[in-house]
Amino acid sequence: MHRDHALTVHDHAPLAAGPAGPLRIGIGGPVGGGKTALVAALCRALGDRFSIVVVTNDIYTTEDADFLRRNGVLPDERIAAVRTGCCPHTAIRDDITANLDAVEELVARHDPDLVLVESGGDNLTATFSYGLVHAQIFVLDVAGGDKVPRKGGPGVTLSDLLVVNKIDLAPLVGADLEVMRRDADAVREGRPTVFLSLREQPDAGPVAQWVATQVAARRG
Ligand SMILES: Nc1nc2c(ncn2[C@@H]2O[C@H](COP(=O)(O)OP(=O)(O)O)[C@@H](O)[C@H]2O)c(=O)[nH]1
Ligand SMILES: [Mg+2]
Repeated sequence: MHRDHALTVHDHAPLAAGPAGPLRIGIGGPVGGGKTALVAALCRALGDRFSIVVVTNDIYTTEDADFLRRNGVLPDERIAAVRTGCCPHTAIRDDITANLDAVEELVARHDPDLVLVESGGDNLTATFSYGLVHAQIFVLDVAGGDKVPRKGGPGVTLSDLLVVNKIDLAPLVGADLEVMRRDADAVREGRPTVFLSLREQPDAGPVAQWVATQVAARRG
């Protein structure tokens, strides 16, 4: 384990603005970073405490929703798949109608505490509209190289929580986690960053803790 890299998660200001109803969290980041694995881990970690629904976004398939259903992290009817048919960021930022429809239908049916919206994998510029979510988590893959936080972009810089995932792979790909920590801290102006291995922490450890804090703050 690389526990020395697991940052303490500070309380985050309650997210007052944004859509009414339950807390909505967007999960974005490049393809393969572990977004779906994180959604599965959060459902397992928090499913007993909170009522959760999930919307996935894929370009042409329903791959991520199918994965979540296959793994039984939530009852099937709590998972909805949006097929964007276009650049993933368009559907979470520019024309969010399909996602809003999916969220509103799930909320009407299940009255959840928490809505997780997984973006289709995209590049470093992809962010969610705050008309769709209240907060966003951006997931980076250590195997993408330790240069990635330095490259910046709104996901790395402005996300409410940055997750640097797959730290178990750091020795294999020669990634220096200290460099990633330093570069992330330099651009994030105090916003939290968590170093994680979903392989070694299948309960998503500090990320689940952060999400639980946000849900509790919204419920008041
Ligand atoms: N070694 C390692 N593999 C991981 C970790 N988290 C996810 N993966 C694997 O990375 C691959 C991509 O994960 P996925 O959740 O589909 O990524 P997404 O495209 O961002 O949704 C899958 O094969 C996961 O099992 C991790 O912490 N360590
Ligand atoms: Mg995915």
